[in-house]
Amino acid sequence: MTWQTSRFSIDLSSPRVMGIVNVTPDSFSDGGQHGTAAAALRHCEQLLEEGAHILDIGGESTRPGSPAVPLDEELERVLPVVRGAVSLGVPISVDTYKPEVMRAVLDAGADIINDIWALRQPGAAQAVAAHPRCGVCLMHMHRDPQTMQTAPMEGDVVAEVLSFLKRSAQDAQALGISRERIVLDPGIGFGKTVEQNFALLARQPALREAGYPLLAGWSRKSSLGAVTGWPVDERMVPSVAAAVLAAERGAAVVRVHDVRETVAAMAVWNAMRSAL
Ligand code: YH5
Repeated sequence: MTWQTSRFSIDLSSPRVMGIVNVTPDSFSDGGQHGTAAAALRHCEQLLEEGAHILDIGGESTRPGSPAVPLDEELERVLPVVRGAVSLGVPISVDTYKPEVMRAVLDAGADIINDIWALRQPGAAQAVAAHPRCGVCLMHMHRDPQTMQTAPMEGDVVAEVLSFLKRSAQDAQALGISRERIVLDPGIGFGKTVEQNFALLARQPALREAGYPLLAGWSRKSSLGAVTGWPVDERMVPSVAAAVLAAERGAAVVRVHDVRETVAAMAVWNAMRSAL
């Protein structure tokens, strides 16, 4: 199993670790656009030293209730970092739902578009389809970032997420995005209750039935806070535990903040699997 992206065909025969690079002034508080980009690039290099297989660069904090970032500001944040990161030798993913950002980063050489809106924003699907082979991650989100926690999902969450993801992949393919370019993501935390998030983990094998590789993003999320009682800056061990469980239940890619520890955990998982 592989993931076709702009420059790389990513081997998914064992779980890949995608390192999160947030390019927001608050995450690199030394001030100024220049300082922010340089600090983000240093973070990219550090995550590579720690063993990241993919870097995911994002300019908008998509925590529940965070304000949307204007297009020009997102471009100013993300584009310099992408331009620097594309020479680091690993696939570069960009966490964005804006078609203008997608086009700009693809022109700059980005390999993957990671879209929490699953290409549902006007023009986004066309922006990805216009590229001959970039990868795309299509994520399920209930409602939108401002309102997703106000009215959680009802009914069979796994069935609903599965049917949404299948339809998203079909829609993408209808526009010319071939299936080997597509990875699907249940969207942990995006408009789901704690129980629903864990149902998506427990029944993750049902999501694989769609026939696409899965990406799982549990790192530091509030469901891990809910079951441990631990604050966000202390959730490394719970996050690694969730990443291992996601890998064991078939996730091909795990999106994480704590790369070094997750890579070590995946080495243990790999050793077990090799002994089967
Ligand atoms: C994801 O799951 N998530 S941004 C709240 C947190 C910690 C982390 C309360 N982009 C995903 O990481 N892209 C984000 O603490 C994503 N899958 C994909 N594909 C939210 C996030 C976070 C939110």
